[in-house]
Amino acid sequence: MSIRFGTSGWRAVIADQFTFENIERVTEAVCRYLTTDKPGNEQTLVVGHDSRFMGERFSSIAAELAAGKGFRVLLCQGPTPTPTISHVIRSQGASGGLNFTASHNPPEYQGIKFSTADGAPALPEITREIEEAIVSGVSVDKSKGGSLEAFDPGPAYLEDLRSKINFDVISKAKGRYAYDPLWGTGRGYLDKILRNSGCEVETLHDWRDVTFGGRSPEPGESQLEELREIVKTKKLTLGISTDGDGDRFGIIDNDGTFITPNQLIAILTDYLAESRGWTNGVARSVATSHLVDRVAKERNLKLYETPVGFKFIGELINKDEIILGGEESAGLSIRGHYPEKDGILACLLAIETVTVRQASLGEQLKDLYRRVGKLESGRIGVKLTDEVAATLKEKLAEEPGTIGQRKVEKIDRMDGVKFLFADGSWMLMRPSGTEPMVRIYAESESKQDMEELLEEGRRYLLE
Ligand code: G16
Repeated sequence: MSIRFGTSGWRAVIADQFTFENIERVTEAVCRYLTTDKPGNEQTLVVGHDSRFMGERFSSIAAELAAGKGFRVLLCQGPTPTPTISHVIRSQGASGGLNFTASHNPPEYQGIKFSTADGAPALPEITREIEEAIVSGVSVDKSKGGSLEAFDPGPAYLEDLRSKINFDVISKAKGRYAYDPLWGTGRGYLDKILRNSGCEVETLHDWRDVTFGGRSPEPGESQLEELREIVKTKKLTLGISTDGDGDRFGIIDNDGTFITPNQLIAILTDYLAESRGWTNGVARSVATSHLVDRVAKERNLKLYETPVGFKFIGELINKDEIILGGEESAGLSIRGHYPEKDGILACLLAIETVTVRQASLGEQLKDLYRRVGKLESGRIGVKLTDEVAATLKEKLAEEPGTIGQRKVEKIDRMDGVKFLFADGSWMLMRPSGTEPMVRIYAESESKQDMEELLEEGRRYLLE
C-alpha cells in the first residue's frame, strides 16, 4: 500500500490506512530523511497532535521511536495548533516537526504533517524523498543519546503573537467577541490571548469531541450557523473561528454576515499596506480571488501566484518577498511570521483591522469595492468517483476554445487547469490533494455569472 503526502501531509482513514504500523513506517522514513547527512543525536524533533481520536497515543508512538534513534524529541503537551508547532520548531532550533493532524478533514481521518526546520510545510521534493524512504523500508539504526521531553508550546507562541498584533488598541477597545474553535486545537489559545488582553470572549464547542459534532472541523459558512446567531443576538463586535488544527480561520461580521476568506485576504492586504507601511509583494494561490490583484495594483505591491498549498507561499514568506500570503481555503500568514498558515493570527488581524479602522469588515469591504470593483467567487466539489477519475486526466489536458458560450482567452496549468476569459472571469478545476474530490472554482463580477461558471465546470467534468 502506498503512503502519499498530498497538499499538506499524509491523510488517511483511521484503522484503514492510518494504523500503528503505518505511523511507524512514516516516522522511520522521516528519521531516515533527517539523518541522511546528520546523526539523530545532534537534532531536535518536535512532535505534536491535534484534538482528533487517539492523537496523544499516535504522537507518543512517533516520539518514542524517534527518541530511540537518538533524536532529542520535544513532545507537545495537549492538542497543539499547527502554527504553534511551527513556532516551537523555529524557536527550539529543531530540524523539523511531526504533527498528527488531518486538519479540516472529516472525523474518521487522521494524518501527519511534516514541517522542516524553518517551520514550513515540507516541499514536494522533500515529501517525495520521504515517500521513497517509506517504500524502501530501510530503518535507521538505533542510537544512544536520544531523549523525550514533555514540552508546553503555548506560552512562548502566544507571547510571539503579542509582538505581531496591535494589542494596545485591541485592549483599549474592549471588544466583545464569540469564538468557535470547532472542538479543535485553537481552544485555550485564541480565547486565552484575547481574555488576557481584557476582551470579552464567549466560546462555544470548546471541549474535546473527536467526532467534531459529526462534521468536518472546517470553519466554512455552513459550519458557523451557531456562531452567527450568537454574534447577531448579542450584538458582538465579531465572531471568530479556527479549524481542527488552528491553521484556518472563519469570520462572522457584526451583522452576522460570513466574510469569505477571499474577502478577508483582500481586506488584510489593504490594511497591512496601510497600517504597517509595508511595500513589497503579496501572494495568493491560483484558486484565490483576483480581488487581491486589484488591491495589489492599487497599493503598488508585486503580485505572486502559486499552486495550491501553503508550502509555496511559505517560501515567499521565508524570502521576505511578501507582506501577506493567502489562500481561499482560509489560510494566511504575514511578513515576519512563520511560513505556515495561522488561523489564530488571522482572527487577531481581523479584530485589529476592525478596531483600528473603527469600521466593520462589511464597511471595509464596501470601501474596497468602491475603490477597486467587486468580484464574486465560489467553489464546488465533485466527488472523485471511479468514473470521474477515469477521464479526469484527459479532461484536464483538453484545450477547449470555449466553455459554454465563453471564449477561452488563456489556459493556465500551474495547478489543474484554469480557464481565463476576456472579461476577467475565470474557472479552475483541480483534484484536491487532501480529500477524494475535484474542486471547481470560479470568479466573475456578477454572482449569477460566477454560479453559471461553476455549473459549466461541473458539466465539463461530468459529460
Ligand atoms: C491544506 C493545505 C492548504 C490547501 C488546502 C486545500 O489545508 O495546507 O494549503 O489550500 O489543504 O487543499 P486541497 O484543495 O488540495 O484539498 P489544511 O488546512 O487541510 O492543512
